[in-house]
Formats: sequence, C-alpha cells, structure tokens
Amino acid sequence: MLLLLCHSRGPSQLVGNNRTSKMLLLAVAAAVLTATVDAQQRGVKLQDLTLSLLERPTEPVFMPKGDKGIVLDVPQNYLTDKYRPQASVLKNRFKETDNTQVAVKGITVPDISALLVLPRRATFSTFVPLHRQLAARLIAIFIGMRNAEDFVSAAAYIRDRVNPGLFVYAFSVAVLHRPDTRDLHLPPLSEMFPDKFVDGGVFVRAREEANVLLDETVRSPIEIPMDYTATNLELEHRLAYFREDLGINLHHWHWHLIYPFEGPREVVAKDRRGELFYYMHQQIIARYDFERMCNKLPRVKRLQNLNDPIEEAYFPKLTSQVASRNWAGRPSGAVLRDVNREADQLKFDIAELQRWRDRIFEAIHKGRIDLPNGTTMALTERDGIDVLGNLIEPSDLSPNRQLYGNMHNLLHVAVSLVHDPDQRHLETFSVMGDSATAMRDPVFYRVHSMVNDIFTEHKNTLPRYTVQQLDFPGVRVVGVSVQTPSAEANVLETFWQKNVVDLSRGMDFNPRGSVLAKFTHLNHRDFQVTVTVENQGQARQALVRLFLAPKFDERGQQWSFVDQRNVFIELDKFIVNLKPKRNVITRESRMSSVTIPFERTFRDLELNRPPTNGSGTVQDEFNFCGCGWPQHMLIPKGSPEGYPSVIFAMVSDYTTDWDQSAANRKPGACWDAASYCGIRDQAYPDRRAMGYPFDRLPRPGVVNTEQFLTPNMIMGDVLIRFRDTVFDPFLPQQQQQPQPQRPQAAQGRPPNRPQNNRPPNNRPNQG
Ligand code: CUO
Repeated sequence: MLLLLCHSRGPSQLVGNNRTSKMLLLAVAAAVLTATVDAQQRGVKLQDLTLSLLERPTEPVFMPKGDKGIVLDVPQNYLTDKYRPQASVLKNRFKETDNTQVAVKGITVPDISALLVLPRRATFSTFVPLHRQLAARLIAIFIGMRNAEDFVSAAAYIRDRVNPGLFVYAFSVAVLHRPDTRDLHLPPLSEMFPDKFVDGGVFVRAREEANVLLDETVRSPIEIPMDYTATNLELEHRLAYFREDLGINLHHWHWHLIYPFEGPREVVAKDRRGELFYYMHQQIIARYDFERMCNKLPRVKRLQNLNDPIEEAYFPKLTSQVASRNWAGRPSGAVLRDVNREADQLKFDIAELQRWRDRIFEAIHKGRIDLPNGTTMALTERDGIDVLGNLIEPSDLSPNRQLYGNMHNLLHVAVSLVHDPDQRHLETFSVMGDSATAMRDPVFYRVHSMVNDIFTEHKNTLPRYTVQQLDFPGVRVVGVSVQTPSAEANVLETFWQKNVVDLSRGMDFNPRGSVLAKFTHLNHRDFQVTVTVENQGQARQALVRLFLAPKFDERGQQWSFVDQRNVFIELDKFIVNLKPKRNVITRESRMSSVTIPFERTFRDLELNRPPTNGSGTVQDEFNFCGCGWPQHMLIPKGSPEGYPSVIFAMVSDYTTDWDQSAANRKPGACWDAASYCGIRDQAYPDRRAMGYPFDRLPRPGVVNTEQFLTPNMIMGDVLIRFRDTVFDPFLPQQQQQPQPQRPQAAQGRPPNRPQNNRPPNNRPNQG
C-alpha cells in the first residue's frame, strides 16, 4: 500500500526536495517491497506446504508431492525410525531437477506419545470418543504452535507418526481455525481420501493405469457406473444418487470440520452451534424426504425403537486405502447390539442410548435440564434449541454429559458396528462411523429423523408465531415465479451430468500425475426466481426467504401445515432494497445462500488456486470452506412428467431479522453458504430461529399452508421436470447437448484432463 502511495503521489509531493528524505523514503519503500515479497513468498510456501502435507496421506512426508513435485526437506530427526538410517540416500534420490525442494524449519518437536494409541492403519472416526479425544489433543497441539511456520513444521513431524485419518482431520481443523493459516486452501477430502467417495474397484484399475501409462496425458478417466452399490430390486437404491453424491458427502464432512464436537473452546464454541446442528440436519432430512417423494417413496421412517431390526441393508463397495480393508456392509434385518470393544475403549449398551433419549424427552417436557451442580437450566424460547443441539449431539458444550450422555454420536457408532460389536471378527466400523461417508447409508436418515423428532418435540412446546411475528406491515408479496431459460414458466429442469475426480492425490506409492475417475451426478439448469412486492411505505431494506416443497403428500392430497412445514427445503435467503410501490425482484439460482458454487465442489487447488497477498488475505472468496450444499443438488430430481411442487417466498423486515454485524462482511468469510454453514467468526446472520417460519406449530385456526400465509408471504406452483439424459462436458463439443455447466477450455493441462467444471458464467457476487 505504502509503495503504491509513493508511486501515485511521488516522493517530492510527500516530503519535498530534501535529498536525505528522498533516500530515506526510497529505502523505506525498498524495505516494504522486500517485506511484501517475503510475505508473499511465505504465503505461497505455506500454501504449498499445506497441500503437500495433505497429499497421499500414508506416503512418507519426504516423497515428492503435487504436480510441482514439491519435496519437503525435513530435518533428519523428523524421519521415522524406518527411514532415518537412509536419510542421505533419500535426500539425494528426490533431488531431480523437476522437483522443488522446500525446506522445513526444525523445531523442538512436541510430545505425541499419547496419540500413538491409535494404530497407523486403523480407521479413524470422530464419533468414537477415544478418537475424538485424540483429535482434540492434536488440534490443541496444532493451535498452540507459536506461528504458522512452527505449526507446519510440527505437522511435518507428526504426519508420518500418527494415524493418517486423525492427522488429516486435526490438521484441517487447525488450518481452518488458526488466525495465521485460515486463508490457506484445503484440498477437498475427496482428493486426500478418494477411497471414501468412489467405488473401491476403481483403484485397482487406477493403479494399473498409473503404473503402465507413466505419461498422464495418455491416461483416460475410469468410468464409475451409476448403479454400483445395488440394483433396482432394492427400492432404497432409487435414492443412491443422492446418498452417494460426492458433493453432499463433502458438505457433511466439512460441516463437522467447521463445527467439531471437541477441541479447544475457541474452536468448538461458535454462535448458535447447537441450533445449527439441528437445522442443518433437519434440512438434510427435508431434502431427502422431498427426493424420496420424487422417486415415489414415502418419507423416511424414524429409527424409533432401537431394538427393532433395521430393514434397510447397505453395502458401500468402498475399500479403505489406509486399512486395506473393505468397509463392512449390513444385511437387512440387522439388530443393534451392545458394544464392547476393548481396543477402541468402547463400551456401552443400547439400553443406555434409550435411557439418555428418555431423559432428554423428559427435560423437554419439563422445559428445563438438570445441571451437574443440582440446579436447572430453562430451555428458553430463544436458546433452548441451541442447548439441546449441544446436548443431543453432544458437543463439548453439553451442559450435563453425565446425565444426558452421548446419544447421537454413540448411535452412529452402534449402527456402524452392528456387524461386529465386540470385535470378535476384527472388523472396524462401517460408513455410519465417518462423517465423510455416513450419508451414503439409508440408515443415516432413519437415525437423523429420530434425532430430528426430539428437536421437533421441543419446538412444539414453544409459543406459536402470531400474525404479528410473521407479517411485515405495509409490505405485500403479490407474485412469485421461476424461469428456466427457454423453458415454460414455473418449470425447473434436472438431468444427469458427468464429472471427474482426481484419485492420484490419495493413492500412495504411485507414479506422479492425475488418475481420473468419471462419475455421474444429478444437476439442474440454472433458473431465476422473480418475487413481486408492493411496498406501501418508504424505501427500506427487506429480507427475502425462498423455500421449496412438494405440493401434495404421498397420497396425492393436500398437506396439512403441520406436515408440509417439515418438507420445506431452503432455497435462498437474501437482502433487497425495496423502493416505494411496486418492486420486481429477480434472483439467480447460483446465488443461493444454501450452496457453494459448482467449481468449489469440483476444484483443483494446485492448478486453480486463487492469488493470496502477503498477509494471507485472499483476493476472492473461493478460499475458505468447502462447507455448503453443492450447487448441483439444490433442486430435487423431480419426475419425467414434472413433479408438482410449491415455491414459497416471504419478505420480512431487515432491521429486525438480520444481524447488523453481518452487514459488514469480512473478506474471505465464507459467506456464500451461510444458511447451513454460518459465517466464519461472525454471528449467524439471520436473527430469527433457524427454520423460521416453518419451525413451530401454527397459530390456532391454521390447517394448511395457504391459511398460514400472511400478506408478506406467497406460494406458487412449480413443476420439477427430470430429463433422463446424461450431459458429459468431457466429450468433444459436437457430441454435446447444450447444457449450462460446461468446463472452460483447459490451459496448460494435459489434453485429456479437463479443467475443473467451471460453469461458463462466473458466480455473481452476493447482493
Ligand atoms: Cu452429521 Cu449425525 O451428525 O451425522
């Protein structure tokens, strides 16, 4: 900045013609320039180091990483016992000219002996209390390092010693929460552990491809068929495209990374964290139910009685690269059993889960929870839901872990160990035990429906919204419609699209270069929502909320409000300036406050990294978080004939509903998926209860949603039409049908490796 100032105004204007002053100024400018360059280099180096540390997590730290062939030159004592005797040989081996040596500063290494209780080749789960405690300990070590260089150095030392899953989790949490690294970019988990996202069978082919075709330019993507986990004999398989979607699972992993259960207080205690746990998972269930109904399946059944056999089978077809084992499947009819596994220090009974749930229900009915010191805490209208979120999950913030236990987390564990609860077969947990894979399993939705039911019980005790609490006097919404380009009005269009994921960064001991797997996911055409508003008052700011729901219930009949409110999925929430009289507001679907853009889900950080400046502030908001519902899953699949749905729009008072501190958004604050993920370091922007206005029972006299509407709300009919065609942006142009999400031409890439699927129009800035 100072340098720019000197250039633009000229030294003489600043300090006159005094020669000494001029020289002084030039010296200062040179020093600033050097400092800026140093800082920039430091930023770039830190970023390279971070990406390198997260690449090929089970391969030793000193092996070349990334397309640049970065070799971390670590102090000799950082090498594990296995490699230390070979230190000089190894050092010379990777000194190829096309590798880049990056020196890692030596520090006094931290004591990590307590972390070694989890073997290197074990599978790591944040739902297992022991693993979570180890993660909290490691996060504390990372957060406690004096500066970024020491932090990265400690990570380089620890990486090859502790369990890779534990390392990646704790290191990622620390990167996201340390003030000096928070603007660094984390690679998507699908690149670090692709085995958690794609069919295990692909890796054998990928290995063959990588080892035979050393030149990456001649490798072609390996196709993953859509139906690789089951056939249509299994009705639940109709939802596999949703449950196994890469972006949805990445979102869930990232959400739990931003909101860890346990760790230093500054990492865990975030604004309305417990409430967001409720709301984000409630919306997952609402979206799943909507999707089920599009597929002619009833809404998901709660896992109410924990002793009932679980009807839904699931065989994930994933192979853990860390453990070299297949993730266990679960046949239909499995029954939860008491867990007793010494190695994991896990011992609990199913009856205990039931008891904790009973106590939570009792607290809800009494309107207060018992605290360890013998007093009670009221479950208030404003904060009760937040307290319950932390209690049910539970996080470190649970006010009484002793009494209300560890209900939801251990339910994940019990389900994930149903095949081997006492470890007699030496099996580890299945997909429900990992936040990156849990959403693949149909039982996830049954568990979370039950959990959601507990929250609903509390919500049903709260005062119902009065007309006054819903209305915005002087503002009437007179129209809502959606428009997909070149389609009829009020029609949304969905279709299949192909995409690729690079497996190479998660495949250890392979030649360098990309190995791509091609898979198919749901997508929709971009659309525009128009809301027409009559403002009888002065110009003012307002908040627009958009939701979408199925128009009819499973029987094809009109919903009651009490039921329909549970299947409204949030589409967007944004601020508008209302002028007096008539306002026609338009909003692009890509600007949704629920989603992260397409290119962030399918990013490639090495080739597509946004620039950073010296202080680590990032020039655009590409950087922070992968948390956010994937843009391609914003709209449910619909049906070929057009699935009847309703769009709901509500315009409310900005001054009462919006947190004013959120008005001055900080750069790089990960704003664009605030609805489900919040905003980093800031209060949750919407001051209303999450889920408002659908989070409570309706006022007396309201039976259906039409009767619920106040003049500032409106509903309109929308059809979601599914076209059973596959758009493949990686095929030559002439084979394509015109569709919206097309990757840009690759620059500096091998011809067969597509640029990430950046859509043709950049995502517009938030309004
Ligand atoms: Cu996110 Cu149960 O909390 O999966």
